[in-house]
Amino acid sequence: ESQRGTSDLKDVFIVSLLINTIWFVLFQISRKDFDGFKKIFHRFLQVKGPSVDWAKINRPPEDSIQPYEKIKAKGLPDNVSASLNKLAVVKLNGGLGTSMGCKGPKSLISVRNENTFLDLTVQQIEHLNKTFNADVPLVLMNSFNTDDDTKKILQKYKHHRVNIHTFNQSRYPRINKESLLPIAKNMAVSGENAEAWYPPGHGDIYASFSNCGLLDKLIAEGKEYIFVSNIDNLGATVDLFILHHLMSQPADRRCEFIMEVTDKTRADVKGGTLIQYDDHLRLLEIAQVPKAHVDEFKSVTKFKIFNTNNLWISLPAIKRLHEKNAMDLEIIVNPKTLDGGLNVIQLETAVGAAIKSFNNAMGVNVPRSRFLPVKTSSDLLLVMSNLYSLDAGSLTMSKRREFPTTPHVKLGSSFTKVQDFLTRFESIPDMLELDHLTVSGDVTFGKNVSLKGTVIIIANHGDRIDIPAGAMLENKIVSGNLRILDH
Ligand SMILES: *[C@@H]1O[C@H](CO)[C@@H](O)[C@H](O)[C@H]1NC(C)=O
Ligand SMILES: *[C@@H]1O[C@H](CO)[C@@H](O)[C@H](O)[C@H]1NC(C)=O
Ligand SMILES: *[C@@H]1O[C@H](CO)[C@@H](O)[C@H](O)[C@H]1NC(C)=O
Ligand SMILES: CC(=O)N[C@H]1CO[C@H](CO)[C@@H](O)[C@@H]1O
Repeated sequence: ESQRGTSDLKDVFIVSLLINTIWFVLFQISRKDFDGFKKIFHRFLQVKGPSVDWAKINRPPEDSIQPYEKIKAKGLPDNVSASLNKLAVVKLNGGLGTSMGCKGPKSLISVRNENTFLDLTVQQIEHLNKTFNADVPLVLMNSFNTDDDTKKILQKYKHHRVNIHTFNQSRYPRINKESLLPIAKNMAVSGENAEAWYPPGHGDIYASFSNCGLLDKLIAEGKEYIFVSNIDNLGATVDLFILHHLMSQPADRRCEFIMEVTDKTRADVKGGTLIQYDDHLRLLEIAQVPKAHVDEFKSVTKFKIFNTNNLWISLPAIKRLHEKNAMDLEIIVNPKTLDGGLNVIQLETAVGAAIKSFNNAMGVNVPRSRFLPVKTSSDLLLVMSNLYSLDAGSLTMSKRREFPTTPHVKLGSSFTKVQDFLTRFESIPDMLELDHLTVSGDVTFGKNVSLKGTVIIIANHGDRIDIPAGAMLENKIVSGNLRILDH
């Protein structure tokens, strides 16, 4: 599909670059964003065929992905505070809450007792600093979509004892799928241009972090590593064992990059995985897999682990690689159809794809509890429930649950938007003994409902089911019509 004629391609490149240049100069996009875009666009035009040769993929060598237990067995740092002082925590905060029906940054959605993702993150860092008398700063990578709203909310932390830095990731123009020309009419991000720009994926962190000066600043303050994760992953807390592992490596074998991976289940078959390729660990994303091998990629037996996007990365190494321009992250071509029906593409990269460029990179196979993303209202129901307890901004599985796994929850489309979801539950049901919940159609839950085993509730079109307050459903299928009316 990405195969194009070469001469054809050169023309397209020259013409579009020319137009781009005029256009960028006219609209004064930041020089650095323009350089970044030019680079990725040029590489995109050069791409011929898939970025991996399937036959060259190997299983990673035994010691390149270590079990967490082995890392844990090495113990904690002698001086936890000294180790923490070399760390900064970076949260990827470029995304909007659109898929959960919310306006504004995703990190501002309330997930637990009125606390947003952002609140929980700040509480975690404050707790860490207080407990160990350390100085771990929090860094937010915002996008032009999230920066203004995030900063407004950060006001409330002005007097807290936590040091928060923010920077913007780049802003690139979406391009027309046919002409490969930008669709923006000017620099505005609203009105007719509302859909003309995009943040180019989290792989952009390396360039934007360096360009904004924060990389140099943190290095000057004695920071050696960043712990990067998605802000919607509530399991991504600072792990002192992994930190110790990094700090205790001999200088000549410094591990510059750790990717936390975890065992794949049938629910995560699309997640990126680690492979051995050209003598390096490499992240393989589903978008890079040739069509003929997609089923193989998804199999749980051949590719057993997937990337949680919890990453530990050496700051001096980022500086070295960025200055040498030595990180060529595979381009993810993300096609979109805009509201007006126009087909565009946006060129993106993933932060984990850089693993191949770092020295002594490794994976650590962590417990599933370090991967607790909230992508849907079904995820939200789990983290709001009594399956978890909240302590200093961290969620841990309740000791009162007897099974180590979380229930499978599938809420129908009437629950997709967080606002709708909230009005459908008078209170969050007791789910300690739940294995599986499917809800579909117009369903509401009264106060103090308890759900156990497998529960399926289906209201067909035109029907409505109100689960009465105090109801206990254990291994039940509820269907038909069940109304509770005030009189
Ligand atoms: C631990 O490290 C901190 C911060 O670097 C330092 O102030 C403290 O003296 C160290 N404690 C010990 C016991 O070495
Ligand atoms: C980041 O993006 C926001 C929104 O576009 C903008 O208002 C702000 O000035 C940007 N910050 C920097 C440092 O460029
Ligand atoms: C909630 O329901 C349970 C039974 O499912 C009952 O034992 C309990 O007393 C109820 N609690 C409240 C506060 O209504
Ligand atoms: C960087 C940062 O936030 N440091 C704070 C961590 O917590 C300690 C103790 O509360 C403060 O003294 C630091 O300023």
